[in-house]
Amino acid sequence: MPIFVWLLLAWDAVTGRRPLVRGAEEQARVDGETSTLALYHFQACPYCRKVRRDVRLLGIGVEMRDIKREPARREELVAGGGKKQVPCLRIMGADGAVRWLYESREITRYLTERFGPGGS
Ligand SMILES: N[C@@H](CCC(=O)N[C@@H](CS)C(=O)NCC(=O)O)C(=O)O
Repeated sequence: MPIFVWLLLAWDAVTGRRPLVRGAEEQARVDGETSTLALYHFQACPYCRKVRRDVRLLGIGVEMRDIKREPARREELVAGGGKKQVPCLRIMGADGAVRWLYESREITRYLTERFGPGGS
């Protein structure tokens, strides 16, 4: 990974706002819900970086699937979502139906509406 990416990641870690904090019961409920999500990304992608930061600030655990480190993940993404663009959020509904959400803004909007302060 290029040095500037390391610097940007370190900058985020040092200057970032504090993640949302929940009570243990609420966090356990949220963790159960986020276990059905996976983010396809790669480290140096600036759009992915922003979504990863938002995930951290929302205090949620989302499985990270790096398409550069794991080529099988890239294949999954293309087969399921239809294109190899990242970031992409894989969302599995309660009925098992899978939705592939592209576009960093849409992903952040979705996660914030669901898990942000006052979210559903
Ligand atoms: N508008 C998109 C841009 C995402 C984007 O350009 N991602 C790049 C990596 S930084 C990518 O996946 N390019 C490969 C492709 O589009 O096939 C967003 O905000 O998510």
